[in-house]
Amino acid sequence: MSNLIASSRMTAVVGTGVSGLSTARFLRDKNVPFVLFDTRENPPAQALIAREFPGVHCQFGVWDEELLQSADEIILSPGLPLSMPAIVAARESGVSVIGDVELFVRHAKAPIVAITGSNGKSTVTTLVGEMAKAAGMKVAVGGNLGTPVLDLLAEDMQLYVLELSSFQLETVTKLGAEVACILNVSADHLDRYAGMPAYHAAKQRVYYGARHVVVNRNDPLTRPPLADAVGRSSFAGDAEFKNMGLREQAGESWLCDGLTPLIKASDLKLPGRHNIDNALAALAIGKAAGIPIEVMLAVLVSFRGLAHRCEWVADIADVSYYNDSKGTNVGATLAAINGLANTHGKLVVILGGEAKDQVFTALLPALKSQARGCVLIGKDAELIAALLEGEVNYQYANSMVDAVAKAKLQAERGDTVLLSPACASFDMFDHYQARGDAFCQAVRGLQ
Ligand code: UMA
Ligand code: ADP
Repeated sequence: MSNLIASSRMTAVVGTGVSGLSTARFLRDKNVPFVLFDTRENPPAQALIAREFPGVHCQFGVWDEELLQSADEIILSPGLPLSMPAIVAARESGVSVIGDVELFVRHAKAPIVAITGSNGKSTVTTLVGEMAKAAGMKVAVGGNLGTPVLDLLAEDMQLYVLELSSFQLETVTKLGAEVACILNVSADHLDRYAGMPAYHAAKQRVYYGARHVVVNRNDPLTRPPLADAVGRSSFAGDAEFKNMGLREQAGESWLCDGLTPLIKASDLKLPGRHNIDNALAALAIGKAAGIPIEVMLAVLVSFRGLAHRCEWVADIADVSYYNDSKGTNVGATLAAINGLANTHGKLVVILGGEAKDQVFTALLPALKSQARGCVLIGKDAELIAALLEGEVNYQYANSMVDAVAKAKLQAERGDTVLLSPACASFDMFDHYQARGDAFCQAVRGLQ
């Protein structure tokens, strides 16, 4: 039996990525003894851990499961599923397994705005955070967006705005958000979930204990299975008499709060129809969080969107280049194609990467009507080629430079080259940002 089991109680921090290290720092500062676990023999942060946590016991590679089961509690990183046999065994032996978000909730004193969904989370979370800041609130913004939640904790904080992934929500039981929203649900991460019901169930956990929920009227999967005692409002790109929506008035589309026009869609700097939905969602969430409408509108007219999300890169020889590297699933890429299609000529779309067990069929009608051609990259390029065969022109490319060069040759004057891969990037790049940066660099190389 391990000495640690005999000598003291401890918390097990499982995973040593951004969330695991943030949890370790939090526990260290609270003088809670902990052990670090990682499935990898040499996790990327190994050297940093040796420097920052000297003397902390680490289990990298093969784990002593008896030690894991002796923990008071396990804090599991979002990149690791609850279905891992060692975690299942620990839970069966009575150990509580939570994530950093649940730990955060125990210590956060300010209200939480929690935002999830398959697509648009980062954009809407950032917008709501900017709106709260403009309203003079002391607000912390993070979660799946990048900054781990425990790093946001501060005594004088007035509001937390969190982007939460399905992975993070799996280990949440008592979120108790002031305002919680599922923006939309479409297929993603099916390499981790048994199917859509399991993925949907993880997303629904964002509503646990919420005081107000915001739903997407056009997406039934965003509705909570809750009693009506909870406040509820909605958004969608259609007209509705008392919620955020879109109305035609004198030939212009207006974002409206019920019957009240707020701002013309053409005044938004964000490109694409999907971003009108995101703006309406941010307005509905912000209103429920008590942010004044005029403050939110001032933010909306200046917000240009985040990098790697339908981001304009350059116009070269009358062809526009857009980086949508964050388009990592079919739903996102569909939104990008439809969003950019109406304002420009034909599209040349760069697609492919790691498919995450997705089915690409839903892309075909949009590609057939909007795309001049496609360039396919990455590990699962052939899955997309099988879909396009005989329907849409395509070429394979073996690097991003090659992909951009081929897209340039396919494009005609007035066209748009769009990188929106509908896949994860990990087969060729460290992350979606690196893929987007490689695209931008290759495009600049054309100049
Ligand atoms: N890993 C192992 N063994 C381990 C621990 C991790 O192989 O023992 C692997 C995981 O399988 C994964 C990678 O390491 O491939 C990172 O996993 P992690 O749980 O350590 O992740 P963190 O570095 O803590 O980052 C996480 C989120 N990542 C994931 O959920 C995979 C980050 O979201 C988030 O910004 C960060 O916490 C702070 O909250 C990234 C992400 O890709 C952007 N999220 C997915 C998405 O948006 O689709 C859900
Ligand atoms: P997330 O954080 O959920 O990945 P982002 O705001 O980072 O969402 O946007 C990622 C991509 O998803 C964008 O680049 C775009 O292709 C697509 N997208 C953004 N908003 C929406 C939406 N409301 N509906 C469908 N797709 C969207």
